[in-house]
Amino acid sequence: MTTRGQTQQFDKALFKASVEKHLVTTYAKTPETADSRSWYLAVGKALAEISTGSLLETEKQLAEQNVRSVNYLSLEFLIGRLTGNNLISMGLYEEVSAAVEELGLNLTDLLEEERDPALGNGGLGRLAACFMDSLAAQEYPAVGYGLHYEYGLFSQSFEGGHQVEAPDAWRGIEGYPWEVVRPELGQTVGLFGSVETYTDKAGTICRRWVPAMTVEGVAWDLPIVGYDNKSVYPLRLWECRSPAPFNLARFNDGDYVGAQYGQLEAGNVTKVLYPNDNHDQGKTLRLMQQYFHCACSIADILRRHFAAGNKIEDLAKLESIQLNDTHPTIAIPELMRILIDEHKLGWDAAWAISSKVFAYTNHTLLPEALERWSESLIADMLPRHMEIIFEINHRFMTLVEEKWPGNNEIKRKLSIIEEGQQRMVRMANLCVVSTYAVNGVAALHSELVKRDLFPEFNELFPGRLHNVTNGVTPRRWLKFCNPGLTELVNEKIGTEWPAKLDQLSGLAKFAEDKKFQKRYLAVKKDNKQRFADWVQDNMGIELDTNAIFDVQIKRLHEYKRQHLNLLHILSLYHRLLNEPTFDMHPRVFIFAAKAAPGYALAKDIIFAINKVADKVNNDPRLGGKLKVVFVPDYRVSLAEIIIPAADVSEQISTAGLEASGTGNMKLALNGALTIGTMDGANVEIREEVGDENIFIFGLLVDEVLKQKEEGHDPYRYYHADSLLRASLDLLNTDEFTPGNPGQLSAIRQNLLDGGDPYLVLADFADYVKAHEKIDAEYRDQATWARKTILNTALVGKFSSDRSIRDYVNNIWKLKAVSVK
Ligand code: Z2T
Repeated sequence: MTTRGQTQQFDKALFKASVEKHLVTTYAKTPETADSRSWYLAVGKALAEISTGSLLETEKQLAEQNVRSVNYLSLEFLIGRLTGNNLISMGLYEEVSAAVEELGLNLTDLLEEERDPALGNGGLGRLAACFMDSLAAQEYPAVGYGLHYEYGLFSQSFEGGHQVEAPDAWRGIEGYPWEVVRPELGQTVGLFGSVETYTDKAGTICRRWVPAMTVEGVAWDLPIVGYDNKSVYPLRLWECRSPAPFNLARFNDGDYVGAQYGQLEAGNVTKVLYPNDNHDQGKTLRLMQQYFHCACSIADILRRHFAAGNKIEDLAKLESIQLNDTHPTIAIPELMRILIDEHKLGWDAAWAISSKVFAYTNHTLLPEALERWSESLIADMLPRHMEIIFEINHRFMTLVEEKWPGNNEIKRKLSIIEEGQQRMVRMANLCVVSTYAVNGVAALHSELVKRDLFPEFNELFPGRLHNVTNGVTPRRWLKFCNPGLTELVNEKIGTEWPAKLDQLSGLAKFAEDKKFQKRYLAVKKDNKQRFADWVQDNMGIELDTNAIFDVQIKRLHEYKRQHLNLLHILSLYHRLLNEPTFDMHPRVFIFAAKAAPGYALAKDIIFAINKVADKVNNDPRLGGKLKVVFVPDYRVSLAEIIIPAADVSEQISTAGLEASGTGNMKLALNGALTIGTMDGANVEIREEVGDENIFIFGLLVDEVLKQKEEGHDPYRYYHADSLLRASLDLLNTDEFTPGNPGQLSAIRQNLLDGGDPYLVLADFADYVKAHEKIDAEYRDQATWARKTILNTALVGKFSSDRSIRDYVNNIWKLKAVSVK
């Protein structure tokens, strides 16, 4: 255990006293009457007390040193439970475990009492959380800015196999022990109204926004504890409160948000997280959330800047603002508005600052996820911002005219304003024009951003487009979630790897070592047992840990192709029953996924998998060879149990559509072998682990594009491949829905008559072949052991520490500051 960081200051008796004090005074329980939950809350509060002190001290030292910092603006931070993770970062895990034992408690049980703060949808939100962890671990000054949703991502259950959504009150009745409210940091945010012209004292004609109403922003800080150091950075979440109710009938969309949570309370802008991943719903309340988030965050950044004694002219020297996708884009016209209307800078002076402050990360190429807001909506809610956007576009169009004189087609294509029935503002275009750096999230994705999404922008602004390959924090995704493997790794290569993940390569020399192989496989087996116990307790399904645990855990989306996985399962079912010579090693197919509440086909796929699971899990003809488990309510804390137990990692998106993926990295790190397409970061995982240690299949990006261009004909595959035909046709029977044929046929319909937009049928045969290879190689346990060890050993590149260093060196230009 580490002796640096905060460990040496730990006083066990004092800590126990603090826990008991909080139990009584904060949660009104005596040690005799307290249940496990109250004890967890008291322990959380006692720890938060320590980290809040460090947070203030970090804030103070950074302000005194007046150093450059990054502000990470994101509508989502999917942080997961904090207690266990912060204990590891503080270096207090063992100490606190011992302390609570003396109170008659078990730390592992206490940690299970914490609800996941689910303030994000999936990859994008989880990435923001890993990045905050890595910024703090490496002491690159940073503030995370997000929203304090009252309800996080809905919790999921199944009724008759169908997804049912329920609100996620993550703070419970008592509040979340790790958060601290900062009333002194409150902000007032304007909305609606009009713009007026006036003449100032110097005789200059000026424009200013006169909002029709205001709402209040309340700051809540969560501590991001630096691993093995004394830095604690704030994740600052804004809660919207309204001084008086106002009529929001005009904002009631009558959809999920309205239906689930009732009439949105007046002014309650931060009531609920929008549950879409990779899809833009274009709702008015969502734009209001985005502006509220940006207005509070920009005002807070400027407050810090001035409090440290700086001039507005030095903003770009001291602050960088990273936009996590286009969701916080409205921060750009907001800063311009403040610089021009409030600080009285001319356009050029304001632009010189603003365009050197903002940088933008693109997370997807999917057209349905690229945000566009109608001009009239923006003009109504934020009239001054709309003027500024028009001015940015006007000047940009002049630039385009200079570069491509008289070319109206290029102007139409690049314009921030899309012409049409109703004019729309293209937020990605606004970002590329107004930032000093744009990046994709994996090498392949960044190439496609350059080649397909923004080719002309790349010509106009050479050097602006970058790649920063995503990463994951090894603290949560190995050290915390996989203590068995951690111990084994510590024994072989020492204990520095959680901060220097490249050191894992030191394990490679043990890949052929029989003794090490045995121990590595034993750890995997233990982790499979831990998960199997969870499934037994929570779902009543018995799993055999000798089976291959084959895992697909991610949001439910057609482009991620859970239905390709399902078709493969159906093919195995068909062969087990119809091919007398067919044999397979026992397999458990594990799914976990939430579908956006309005995404009908995604919900159909969940239903189908659940129905197939019901049947195969109880069909004696299959001899226990095939099990399917759809684990409900996928969330960070569930990923922490599933990932260490995985043998196979399904990363099977249509090539070109998964920008990066990050689950792929977590699974490989924990020794799962990837079956995947040449998409996103899979390409780089293959580069690192070598072609022998990954199962690649399917069409390449350019083959996908070509096939789409030439017209993909799903029936050609259907007629040519009898196994595919048999598998698809099972969906038209009542095999899995006894007495109700047709209940699963929407999926088959979509693939055959819907044109198979994600080329599931085109990749099916190659996918089946790759799975046969997995089956054969798993049976040879020495081969498998070598490959799984090499996966852990060779994925050090995918630490989010490395991603953050890439941002720091190529985009943010920060210096680390060690807090004393
Ligand atoms: C999201 O999770 C991702 C992209 C989005 O584009 C939106 C959301 Cl909510 C607007 C994911 C990508 O799908 C995934 O490939 C990537 O690994 C992740 O962001 C983090 O970059």
